[in-house]
Amino acid sequence: MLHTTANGRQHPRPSHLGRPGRWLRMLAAALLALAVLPLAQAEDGYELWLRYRPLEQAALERYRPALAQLVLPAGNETQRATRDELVRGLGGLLGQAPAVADVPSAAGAVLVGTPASLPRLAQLGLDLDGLGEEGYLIRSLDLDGRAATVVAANTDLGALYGSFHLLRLLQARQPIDALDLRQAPNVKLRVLNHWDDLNRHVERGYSGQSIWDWHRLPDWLDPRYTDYARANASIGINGTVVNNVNANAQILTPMYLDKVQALAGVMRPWGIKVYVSARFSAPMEIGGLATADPMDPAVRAWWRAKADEIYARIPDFGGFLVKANSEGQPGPQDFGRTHADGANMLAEAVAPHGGVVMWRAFVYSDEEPDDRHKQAYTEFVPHDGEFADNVLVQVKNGAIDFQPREPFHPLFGAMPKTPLMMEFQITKEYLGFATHLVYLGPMYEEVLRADTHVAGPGSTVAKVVDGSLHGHALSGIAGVANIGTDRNWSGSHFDQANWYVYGRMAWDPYLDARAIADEWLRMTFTADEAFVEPVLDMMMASHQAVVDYMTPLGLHHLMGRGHHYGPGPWVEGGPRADWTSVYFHRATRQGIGFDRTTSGSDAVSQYAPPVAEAFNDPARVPEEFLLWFHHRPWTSTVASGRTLWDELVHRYSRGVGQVERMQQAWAGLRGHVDAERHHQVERFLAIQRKEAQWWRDASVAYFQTFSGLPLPEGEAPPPHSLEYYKSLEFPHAPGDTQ
Ligand code: GCV
Repeated sequence: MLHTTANGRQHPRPSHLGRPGRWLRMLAAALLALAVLPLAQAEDGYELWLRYRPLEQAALERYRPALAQLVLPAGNETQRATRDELVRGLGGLLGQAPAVADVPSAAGAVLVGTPASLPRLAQLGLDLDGLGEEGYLIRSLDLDGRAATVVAANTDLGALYGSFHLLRLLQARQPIDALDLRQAPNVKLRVLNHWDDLNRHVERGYSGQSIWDWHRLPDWLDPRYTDYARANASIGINGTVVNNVNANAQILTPMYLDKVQALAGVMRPWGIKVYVSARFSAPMEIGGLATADPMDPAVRAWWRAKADEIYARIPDFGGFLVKANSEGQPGPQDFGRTHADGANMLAEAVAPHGGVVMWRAFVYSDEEPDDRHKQAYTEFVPHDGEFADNVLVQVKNGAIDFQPREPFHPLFGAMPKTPLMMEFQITKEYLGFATHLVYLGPMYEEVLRADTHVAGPGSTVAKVVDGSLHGHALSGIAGVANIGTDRNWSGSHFDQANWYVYGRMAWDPYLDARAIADEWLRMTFTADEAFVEPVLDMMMASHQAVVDYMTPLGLHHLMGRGHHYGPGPWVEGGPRADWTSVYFHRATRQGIGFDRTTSGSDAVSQYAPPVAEAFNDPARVPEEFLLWFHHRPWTSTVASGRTLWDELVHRYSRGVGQVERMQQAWAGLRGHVDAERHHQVERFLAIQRKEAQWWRDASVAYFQTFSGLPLPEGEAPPPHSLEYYKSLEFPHAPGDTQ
């Protein structure tokens, strides 16, 4: 009963539209759907996972009777956003828009709202306790003898989140006849960090320019802002920091606050609070003060007045994100003060308005000779307990800097009196930019599930982050956005999955990366099992692949200088040792790896004893972190029975081989997915294949100069000399700092 178009999508046959009444309903639905559909219709990725294309006939037959009528209020912006999304979503998926009514009057009614917004819901005696301000329940029930579905919450925002969940069930073809779901987020602040400059350059951005069109704001509100808010709300993201942590103080001037205010107005109906990155020296740069010392009364007064000014414009402003005394940014240490002094000054300014300060722990100093891995812990742990109640310390997932794979940051669990926010990078600065297909779900999962052991076994990073381990009501996760002006938002179709999985895991850090990829694929591409299964396997293997061809066995920070594009294991010299590769890999004629054991830099001792003992022991350290923690002889034996040198080469080649398998799998899926997206993914995989080979060859050529050992049998020698790889330059690689 379905026909398949040239591009592989399935549509109901026209014969299904036989009866005149049905025709009219279909027409009305189409018109309604058109009124709320985004402009894009081409399969260029603009619609993300909210494509809402018609389901196949079997699903239509199941769902249509159950979703015939929408009963929901439309008295405020969030309620209208909810209604429009359901009309758009159900209209698109079911090929007919449901009737919208004030009271349920037909079988298949869907009641959406709160007891306050929808009186009929109040009569049902639903148990909404424990759902908080953002949770919801979805339940199938009998209403006056007719089957109905309720999406109920304590707030309009909860009802909006529940509506997106209902749509997701349909997109994933889940049964909806006996629903009994309750959901509330585990983490309070689920935030995107945009490293977007005011000139629209995006630091470490690989998907075009900043979506914030600062010059035309506040008068021109690009419709993209609304679609951005919709997409974020659909996965539970409830905050956005609009400017780079390497902040420009101008964002705090009235001219820019007008623009931020306009953005906040677009985000508000979708439950998204706006935050800004604050430059610590702003009182001097735009306030005319002689100092930014956090203990100076005039400085404190300046920040209080600035906060009052912001909240007068944006009553639900989220607060400030701050990068201080890190990589040249100003901070309290410039005035002899501590991170806690600086954070608390800002916290005092926003506290009367309910705002928070997210203070980053990504700090390391070129005046400090100690292992960079140790510096954040060393600087922050002594201040545990000193931070104000509305301060969160934001910690990158690992101690170096978003490397392809890092052990969890030792700060997690080490500051029990302070809410610690997780900072993940969604943009792939060190993972092949936007052209490499790397699904980050397994990486996020690995970190969140890592056991810190700080309060006995089971003290996972997820429990630190959601506040449950140390009893914090305030909790948060930040993701450095991969969003830009590219039509597909993220620079590639598969990078959308990284935005998606970030949001889903921010809502619930205990979710499963594979299950999230599965739902994303069905929503974004197709529910065709012949497509979903192989692509799921590709996605799940992709993180290990990039680790293998870039930084196997715990190697890290080996990329090109500055732009971070491509291999640069030979990088040395320059302004600081810990911006070079040789600092991190420490290769010699005898061996390779950074000795962070108790007899080396002793970074291991920053972890709880059971973790420290395992990391300290070359026989017990997880092999993926072997060279992260140990300097090992080239000829030592690893678990596979190979020598370290042979294993290293094997892993480089294994990574390239995995990309080849991804190419083959994808080539076989032509026809299961639209030609437009298939083509781009295919071409990008070819780029990835080429660059994976480049990483492998350049790295092998370089490290062989230390090991002096022959390549294992069957391994092809690099086609170029080491000098060739070293000579490559990329002066215009995207995303570099400005
Ligand atoms: C925003 C890395 C990146 C920088 C980034 C920094 C940070 O060093 O290369 O571009 O600056 O991390 O997280 O602050």
